[in-house]
Amino acid sequence: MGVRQSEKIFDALESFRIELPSWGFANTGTRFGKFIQPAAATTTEEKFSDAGQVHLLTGVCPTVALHVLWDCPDGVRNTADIKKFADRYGVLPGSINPNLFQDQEYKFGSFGNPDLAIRQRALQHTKDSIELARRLHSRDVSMWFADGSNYPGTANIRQRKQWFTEALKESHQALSPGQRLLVEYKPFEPAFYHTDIADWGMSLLLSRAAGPQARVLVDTGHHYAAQNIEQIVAWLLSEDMLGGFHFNDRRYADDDLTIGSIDPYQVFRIFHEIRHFEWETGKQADIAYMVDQSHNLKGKIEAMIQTVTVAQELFSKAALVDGRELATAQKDCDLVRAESLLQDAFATDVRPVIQEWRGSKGLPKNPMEAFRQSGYLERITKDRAARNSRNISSYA
Ligand code: AFD
Ligand code: MN
Ligand code: MN
Repeated sequence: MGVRQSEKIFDALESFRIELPSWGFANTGTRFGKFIQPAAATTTEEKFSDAGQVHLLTGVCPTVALHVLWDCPDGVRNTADIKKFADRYGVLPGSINPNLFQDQEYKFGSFGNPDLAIRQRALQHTKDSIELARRLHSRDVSMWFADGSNYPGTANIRQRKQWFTEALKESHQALSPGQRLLVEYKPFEPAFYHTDIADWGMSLLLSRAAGPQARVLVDTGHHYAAQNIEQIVAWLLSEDMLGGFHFNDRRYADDDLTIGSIDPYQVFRIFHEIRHFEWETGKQADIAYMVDQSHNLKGKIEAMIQTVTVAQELFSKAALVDGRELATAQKDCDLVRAESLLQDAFATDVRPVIQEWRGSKGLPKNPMEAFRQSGYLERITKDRAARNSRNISSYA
């Protein structure tokens, strides 16, 4: 690989930071049940410890996203604990995720619930989450809603759109300067007839209506099989409305598989759209690269390290596409040359240069091997197995 290409990869890796999900370290499952892992994190502190290990070994995961109900059940009263865990394990709280889908009151929705009292409860939880984010100096509050309906005729879709518009506007008013409201969309699940925020257009309209600090959150698993996700990303970049990603991979639905495990070329094409935007505009896209995966069967920490290293590889490959050559080939309608620029970059083995970059940072060249040799997994398995066997999970 030429010096210029290595420089492009070094340059890309310097700025590429990936936020880990706290929930990716705890026992999770499917609606058909959970397979308990003896080493799974059972407390918020253990999630910080595990995320801290991934950051220690990869050097590119300085923040961990928190889920308010699961990680901060006492809301702002957990602020001091969270700050203590952040200091202890060397990883900061990242985006704050309110939970508007688990409590019984949300059976018929949260912001879209026909009962005003429940809509107000959901709004208050959101405002409390925004305050928690402010105290933790977290920039982003990530809003995902399970709201929708399962049968035709059971919901007034237009009325619910109005309720969402009002509640997101009021949530936005609670933001401090510099904070952002990221509005996530998902076509279906758990609602199976209509989901109130089902696609990027609905999220865009609601984000625009909410206010200037709202952006769209693209979860890569939240699209129909044939959808061109990188086209959505290009449009949102063009509108300055792309807040960030929840990265995972999918074969059929929102499968929350590890990134790149099914379709690495799609992730590469998403990164390419971002890199080409940055090349054309001369500015770095202000995007939160976040993971949202549920490692139901894989070992939690290994799967997270795998996720991070694969994301770095795909991001590095995308950095190899020469913007000027591509622009010329596009202008000339030189189709095979244009396409080959992407295919050649994608086919390039960037791992040796990435290992060189890690070495230059004093990081393990192979974080997965370093983790396996660290003894950390054996230690936490010994410490947590009993609690996990009783499937005990508590806050701290
Ligand atoms: C589920 C939802 C959505 C949300 C995540 C964390 O589908 O992706 O962002 O939980 O709350 O995966
Ligand atoms: Mn998500
Ligand atoms: Mn999801």
